[in-house]
Amino acid sequence: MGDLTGVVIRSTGSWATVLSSSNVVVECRIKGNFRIKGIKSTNPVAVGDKVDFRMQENEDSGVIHGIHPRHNFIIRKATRLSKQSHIIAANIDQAVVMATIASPRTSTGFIDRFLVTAEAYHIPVSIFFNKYDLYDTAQQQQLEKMVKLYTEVGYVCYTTSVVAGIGIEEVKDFLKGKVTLLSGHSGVGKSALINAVEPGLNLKVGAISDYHLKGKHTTTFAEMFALKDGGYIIDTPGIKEFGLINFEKQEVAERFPEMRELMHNCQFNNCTHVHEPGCAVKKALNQGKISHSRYNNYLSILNDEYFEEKEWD
Ligand SMILES: Nc1nc2c(ncn2[C@@H]2O[C@H](COP(=O)(O)OP(=O)(O)O)[C@@H](O)[C@H]2O)c(=O)[nH]1
Ligand SMILES: [Mg+2]
Ligand SMILES: [Zn+2]
Repeated sequence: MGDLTGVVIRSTGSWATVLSSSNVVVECRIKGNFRIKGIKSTNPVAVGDKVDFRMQENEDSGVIHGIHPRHNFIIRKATRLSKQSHIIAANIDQAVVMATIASPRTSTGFIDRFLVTAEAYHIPVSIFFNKYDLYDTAQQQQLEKMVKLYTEVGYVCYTTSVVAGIGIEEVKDFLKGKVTLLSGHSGVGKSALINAVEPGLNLKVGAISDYHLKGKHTTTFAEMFALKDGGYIIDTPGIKEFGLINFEKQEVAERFPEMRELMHNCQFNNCTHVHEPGCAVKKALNQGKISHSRYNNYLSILNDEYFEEKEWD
């Protein structure tokens, strides 16, 4: 039997689900050693990988024997203390952090961490504010503030309500023809939004199952769905953190576009923008040109424990 190609839509370790180029879903075993140089990963093949596979004789399953070069991939630590990493997804065109001012309220710390991660991987990233139907007047005002803040920094924001059908057409346009990674707290409405965009998928909606999984420390896996209008969306249930591996402290400010723009004006070229004299970033902060919430989240990322552990490999 000849060689086939396809894209991985689910991957659970030694098995992967592949959507073939002729649109057939095939469960495949992974054969061979597909290690990435310098990274110990728990999964050799990830969602979004383009792969070569063969059908097994007299079986309806296949064997993956080749992975096409990835144009990018996003990883995290397999577990908090582990030195192994887990590839969440590969070949991503754009990412979304889904937030809400309602429940479960999303902190700017969470949003900024995700933005920084996407910036580090050079993946364009946008923000969805969901559950608009639930916002009271104060929450609407808060939304306006957040949208203004993040738009000024350079991120496109969408306001959505799956329940009231707000913003769905805009989201469809945004997703068309692209591979999009959708992330956000459990219960924020990721599955509900995917269903609204692609009703045939019938994803399970309701945070209970996700919370359940969290409590049991079960690893959950990203899953990719093909969209009828072209493109794919990757749901990331239960994935709370997108770890930055091999990320240097000096890099953090570069991942804040508004700081990146100014830091060449700092007096010291190794300025960390914390306490150094002649710091252009702190000056802009004091002039109100950089937001306090963004700056505080910058400091909090700088203080992350993973900068203390140097021995990652
Ligand atoms: N009021 C309201 N509820 C929503 C909206 N979107 C999702 N939900 C509800 O939020 C809960 C969690 O949604 P789900 O899609 O499972 O979140 P996920 O964990 O991010 O996939 C469900 O009860 C949904 O019905 C929305 O726009 N407005
Ligand atoms: Mg979900
Ligand atoms: Zn500085």
